[in-house]
Amino acid sequence: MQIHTPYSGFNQDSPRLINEYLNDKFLLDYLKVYLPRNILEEISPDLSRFGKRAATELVDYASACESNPPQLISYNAWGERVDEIRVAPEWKKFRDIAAEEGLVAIGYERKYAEFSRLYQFVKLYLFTPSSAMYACPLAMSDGAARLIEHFGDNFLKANSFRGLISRDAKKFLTSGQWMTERTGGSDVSRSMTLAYYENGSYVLRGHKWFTSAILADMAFTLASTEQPQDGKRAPLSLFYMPIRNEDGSLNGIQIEALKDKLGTRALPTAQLLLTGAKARLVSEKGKGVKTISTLFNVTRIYNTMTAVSYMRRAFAMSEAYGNIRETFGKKINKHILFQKSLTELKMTYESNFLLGFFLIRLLGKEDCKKASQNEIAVLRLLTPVAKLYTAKWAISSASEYIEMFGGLGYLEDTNVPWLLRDAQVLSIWEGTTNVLSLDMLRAIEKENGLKEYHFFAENLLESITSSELEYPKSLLNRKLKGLYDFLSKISSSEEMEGNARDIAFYFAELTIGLLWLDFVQKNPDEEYLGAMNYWLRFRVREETLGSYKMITGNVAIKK
Ligand code: MFK
Repeated sequence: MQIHTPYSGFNQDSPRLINEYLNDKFLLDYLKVYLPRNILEEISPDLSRFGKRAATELVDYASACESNPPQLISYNAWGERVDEIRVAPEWKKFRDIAAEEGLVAIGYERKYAEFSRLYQFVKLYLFTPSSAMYACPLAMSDGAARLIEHFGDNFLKANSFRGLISRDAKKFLTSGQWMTERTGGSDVSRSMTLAYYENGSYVLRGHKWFTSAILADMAFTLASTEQPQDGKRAPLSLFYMPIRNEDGSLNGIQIEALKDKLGTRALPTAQLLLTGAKARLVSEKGKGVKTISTLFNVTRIYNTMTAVSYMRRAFAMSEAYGNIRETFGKKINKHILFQKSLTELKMTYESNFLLGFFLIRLLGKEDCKKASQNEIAVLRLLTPVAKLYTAKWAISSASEYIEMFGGLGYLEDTNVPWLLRDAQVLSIWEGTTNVLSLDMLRAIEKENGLKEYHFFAENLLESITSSELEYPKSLLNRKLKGLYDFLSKISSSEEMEGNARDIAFYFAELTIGLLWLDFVQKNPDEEYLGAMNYWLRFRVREETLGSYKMITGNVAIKK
């Protein structure tokens, strides 16, 4: 007898991406506005090819890495200590692909002068959400290359630098940035590692609590050259250290453990003991934190790019799903609330993109010594602001993305949950939201940030001459004034500190508003005008300023 099972005939198709360059209208339009046409024509074939690769082949590699996380083998069968980290073969493929695609190199070859960074970061942006966080070692390697360019001696320039920017997978080198110790992830000055000058060179002894990129070829790390006196630690210096000796053994490093993390599971994050690692002093003695900021200001921009790329992925996958999933008699993209959620994801990614890629354009100018003093100051101020702001939106977009997929989004083997787990780290590593808000204050105090930002904002507003944009322009003028009025009433450094986070968010929202104006003036598309108006109306809100008062008492409601 034949048994009829009435519900077994249906399987939901899975959504697929096709080409993350050609399908990203906003990205294409952005490049048309901000890249010279001849450059765009020259790089488009490479971006189209890579956009397809990122949507297909790389996603499969990322999936393989996620399901085969790194393992630490401390001892071999004979009891010998080996400290070996085994990773998925696809993780190694990412390294080769990164070299061959020039994901770091493009930024340093500077074939397209100040536009090289834009080209490089568009490739990184396509790569990152399909890379199982291989973007992390690349971020540190790029920051290391920049550090060497600025502070390296002839040895580092002739050796490590060339490897970091090589396109040859056999010569390509990567770097770690080891800053975190048990005493301080945020408060790095409490680091306890000591550098001993022995037989004409330094060796480091200490403990590093979180180190991404133990598989790298080198690391930049902090240590003090002086013993603590009366319980006080001496200021830190910056060191370069190779991770392995010429014979392949570890350079005075023991790998104690791999961290068991919420996300970034394919990325081996290790806890290390430095037992006498040979190192070279890179910074002036005691100027370690200042010097390594050249590196971490780059990794913070990578963090921003990563956050935006996740927002894009959340949108692109939700859109693809909306095209194939049916409920209540129609495709879900015909349901008005699905359309609204999708549009919000889209506007969120586009708006954050404007902020992130503005910084990337400034970085390109700074690299080529074409940035004005004002642009350098704005880049400094907005680097922590963009990092902290985009990270929060990446988390909420990744969460919304899971919801767009309903119950399937909650299943591990759909690969949807990665994005949320990985997004969560973006607001933590490279400085938490609060620590970066304080870094913004540092830029305000030390680099005249408020005056420089005001000059930038006024100039941008002055350049808006389109009559259609008269109202948004005047609205943003008022909101800019509102911020500066608010700032002028702050009377103590404690009050400034208490407001720092709100001010940082407001700076981000205001800047995105300004950047929308600039973009829409150059590309007056109805859709973008709508996105800009949405942003100005619902996101740039002065009433968010001043909430710090809640910790000192009641926050009055304004009439
Ligand atoms: C794919 C996405 C990207 C992936 C990359 C992920 C890699 C993950 C690996 C990591 O997470 S590595 C760990 C990252 N850790 C941090 O980012 C530390 C967060 N904490 C801070 O940023 C603290 O604010 C800081 C460590 C900087 C505090 O240190 P100090 O020594 O107490 O700060 P101080 O005394 O204010 O600054 C020392 C000097 O550095 C000053 O210069 P001067 O010596 O001239 O006075 C500061 O102005 C300068 N400085 C600090 N931050 C700066 C900076 N200069 C430029 N830019 C900055 N951001």
